[in-house]
Amino acid sequence: MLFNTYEPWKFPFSQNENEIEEIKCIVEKESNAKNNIKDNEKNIWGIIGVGFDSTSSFGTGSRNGPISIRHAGYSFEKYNYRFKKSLETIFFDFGDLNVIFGNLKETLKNLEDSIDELNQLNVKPIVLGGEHSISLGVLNSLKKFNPNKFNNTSIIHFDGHLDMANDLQGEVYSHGTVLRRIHELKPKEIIQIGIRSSSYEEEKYVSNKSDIKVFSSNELKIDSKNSLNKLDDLNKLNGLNKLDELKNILMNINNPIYLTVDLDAFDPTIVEEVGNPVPNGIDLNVFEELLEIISKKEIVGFDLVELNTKTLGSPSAILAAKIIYDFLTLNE
Ligand SMILES: [Mn+2]
Repeated sequence: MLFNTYEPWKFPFSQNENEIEEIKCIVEKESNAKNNIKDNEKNIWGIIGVGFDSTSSFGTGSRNGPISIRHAGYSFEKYNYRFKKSLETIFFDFGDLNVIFGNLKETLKNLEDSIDELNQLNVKPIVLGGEHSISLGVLNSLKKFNPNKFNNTSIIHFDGHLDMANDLQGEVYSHGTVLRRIHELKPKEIIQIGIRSSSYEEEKYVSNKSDIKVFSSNELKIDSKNSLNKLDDLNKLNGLNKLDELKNILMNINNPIYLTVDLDAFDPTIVEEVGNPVPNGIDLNVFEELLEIISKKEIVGFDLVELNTKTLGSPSAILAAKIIYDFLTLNE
């Protein structure tokens, strides 16, 4: 693998990388004992940091994301009080990718090669950004590894922005175009959650696509049911309110899921340190409820991007680490 760190800081509770063969044997034995029922197969996760931020157009600095997330992870205990579950998931932290600053194409190539290696090991990727453009490297690899499975995969995308521009200042590979490039890879569908910013062209692009669903952040306020009675009554007339509609959609997914979380989906009062903050984002309680639903599904990969901090232990870094920790707790 193309890593540039000899002894990187590891995410807390991660297994020793040298144990990977040993652990694979144990997992294999376990699944054989269950008569090879694929559904019962244990997940093995592999964390890779990708500290790349060269296409960032507003706030640069997400290159510090991986180390900040790992450091912040040490503030948690093994028992996850929120989900009433101990972190027993098998996962490794492989350190940081060798990124080429200023060259997204080469960086994506390196990332794709490394995810290829994880695929061979039957290890599922958790990628710590870095800017959002890096998701494409992961998905390129997943598509190459199993095209049919990829075409049957739902992309669940948390973000303040659609990221569906064809190009940003003429550049087609960028943090602002990444979901457009992913859509061109033809996954089963893309569900965009927390959206509140886009160009007119992007909005037009997604509006007539049957394989793209968009849930804006203001449609998903958890308190709207209680406080806005009139609006709620209106929603009831039209069927479910939007949050319930989204939960229903997620609960009924029976195909694989790839999860990509841009931290600017959250309100800036919760996560201030992102590359492109936008007011009026989603609430953490909404996210946790949705994550709990998603985590019961077959997840083929996960990336968390756009943490832009220079301060170890900042509130934004703690929240980013908490999402990785919650994801791992829930995804045994
Ligand atoms: Mn984004």
